[in-house]
Amino acid sequence: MANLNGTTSDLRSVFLGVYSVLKSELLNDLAFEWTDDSRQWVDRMLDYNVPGGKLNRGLSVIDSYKLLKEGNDLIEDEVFLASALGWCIEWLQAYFLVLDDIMDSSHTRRGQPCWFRVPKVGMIAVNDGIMLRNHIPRILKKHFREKPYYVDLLDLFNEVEFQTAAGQMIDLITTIEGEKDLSKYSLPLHRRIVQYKTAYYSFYLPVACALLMAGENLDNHVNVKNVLIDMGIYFQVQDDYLDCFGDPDKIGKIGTDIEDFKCSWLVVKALEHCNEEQKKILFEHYGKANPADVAKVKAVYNDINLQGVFAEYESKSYDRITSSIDAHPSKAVQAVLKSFLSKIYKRHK
Ligand code: DMA
Ligand code: MG
Ligand code: MG
Ligand code: MG
Repeated sequence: MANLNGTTSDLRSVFLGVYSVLKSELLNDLAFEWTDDSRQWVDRMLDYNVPGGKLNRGLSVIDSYKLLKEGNDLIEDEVFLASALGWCIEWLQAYFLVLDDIMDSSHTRRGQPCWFRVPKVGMIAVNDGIMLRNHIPRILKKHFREKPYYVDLLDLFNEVEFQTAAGQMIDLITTIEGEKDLSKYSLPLHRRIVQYKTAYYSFYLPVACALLMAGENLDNHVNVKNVLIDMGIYFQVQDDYLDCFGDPDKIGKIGTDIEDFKCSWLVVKALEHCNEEQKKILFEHYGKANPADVAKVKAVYNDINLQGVFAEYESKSYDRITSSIDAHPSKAVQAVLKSFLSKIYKRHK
């Protein structure tokens, strides 16, 4: 592995190299009596679901750790360990996404059919999700067991998984058939959902992993956590926006939020900005799978210029988050947070 501190594209290929190592360790895990069939299944399932995303969460563990080390070159072992933690987050994400796509009746993910839609997979995807989740403690045990921060790492992954699952729960129970009532949708409810389902695992977790590796106590970094949660909320508002207004070829998925009666930022804002007539249209057509109903909802979104409302939200969020970053005493931590923000600001995918 040459030049571990090189450019981003090098870093990505080093990171992908670590994926191959972790995968082959899991495929040769002595805790199971593998057969050719079972090994092939897991091999294909991992390749299909784990490495195909933007890898932002995973790569940012390495980035953040480097920034915390303030310019000191990392040794090969540190790059490997930071990458392994990055991959644990990508595994966690894959686990949540495989199950999320079933629950959201989605069609595509990362430019390919959702895993449960692949022929012969179907509901085996549920157990594959559980397998993905179970790989995480196995990776951690193999590579971090002797580290002084091992217990904290396990605890961190457990806490964040719980938060995410709780967020998914409230995302889902607001859409229960027979209880579809748009008047319960509000900004505070939306905020609660996205904080739990997205912000902790996508933003706090990568930095928390880097902090633990750097020997830090997470209790001393509550401010960092708050900024990251704020960024995570902004990120999920973008996700809600792209679900309707994004280009499926760029985001790699086809939106289903309107059909699914999701408490999306868009519908919350639409309810805020529409007149009585438009409100009636939303109440009648939101949450129905029929394309004609979806089109009626989108027409209201356009009539009230929701894209403009979003653009304003986006620049305000950027300014607010930038000033909380600037208020942080450590330049290294500021650099970590700014690098996150620059990766997501005005994203189209
Ligand atoms: C997803 O929210 C959250 C998790 C924890 C997977 P979502 O359903 O809006 O995500 P996506 O738009 O990617 O399906
Ligand atoms: Mg989804
Ligand atoms: Mg979902
Ligand atoms: Mg979404």
